[in-house]
Amino acid sequence: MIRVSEEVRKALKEGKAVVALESTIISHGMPYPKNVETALKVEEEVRKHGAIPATIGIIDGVGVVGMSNEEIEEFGKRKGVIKTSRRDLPVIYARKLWGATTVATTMMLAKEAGIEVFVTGGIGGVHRGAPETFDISADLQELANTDVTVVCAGAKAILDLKLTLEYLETYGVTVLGYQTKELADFYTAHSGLNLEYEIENPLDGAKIIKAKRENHLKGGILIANPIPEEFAMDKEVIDNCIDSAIKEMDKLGIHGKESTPYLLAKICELTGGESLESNIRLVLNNAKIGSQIAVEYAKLK
Ligand code: PSU
Ligand code: MN
Repeated sequence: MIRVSEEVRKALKEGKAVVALESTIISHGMPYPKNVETALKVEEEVRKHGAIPATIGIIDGVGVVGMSNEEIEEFGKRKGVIKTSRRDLPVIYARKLWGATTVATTMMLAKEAGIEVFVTGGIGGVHRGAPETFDISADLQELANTDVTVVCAGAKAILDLKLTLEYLETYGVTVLGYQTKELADFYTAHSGLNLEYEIENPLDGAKIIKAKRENHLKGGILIANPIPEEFAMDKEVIDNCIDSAIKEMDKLGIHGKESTPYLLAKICELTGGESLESNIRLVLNNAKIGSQIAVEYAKLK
């Protein structure tokens, strides 16, 4: 039921490094045309570091692993592409719709295609106020169950990061800080929360992935790679913007799957576009480190 591009299929067959990329960040995470520009730049960055990119999405009800540049462009422009998490999949498949894959569904399709490493911006997590609203991203359950390594800049700062870490611990998700023991919080490198493990370099990460797979320890690995200091936002500025954006969202009654896309757009507006620039930079940095990890893992296997 999935269509894997010729290039990705060949790379996987030859045991080369392949890096999965998601499409919700394109359709719901950034405005056009920056979304398409970024998606294509991220693919270039992956190639620059010796891996083959596989951007994943659902086109006319078919899961596509390794979208063409034209398909990426269409994902960025097209109206009505549906943000597709695990629960949405059967409907998108049956009705032959266009679906943008979240971290959760990108992991599912990457696993099906045989791709271990997946690069994104920031995962979904436990939302602030979740003890009341129950809003916990399906990304976390996917990390608990699906054998894919996700390289990100931590969880998005719009979340309750302390609860997100507790949830990941409960579900046995291995969390590794890339050259840091502090959890990155997307727009900055500093959440103030400690991680148990730090990896020093890509090989160090690849060895841990190998150990998890060889020992049949089901589930994902989360590698939190902080945004480089020069591209990070001022902590106080971004925290204030996030607080205002959440207040505005609550006032408008926005919730559920619209919550994250609304907040990212609102924060971009409140920061005069600065948060979008940071978001782009952190994804590119994740593409670099993620590709290096994928290359090391391909050598170990
Ligand atoms: N990273 C980004 N921008 C995004 C996302 C990640 O830099 O828009 C997306 C991912 O697809 C992730 C989703 O799965 O945000 C989380 O949505 P929710 O909180 O509704 O689960
Ligand atoms: Mn949610």
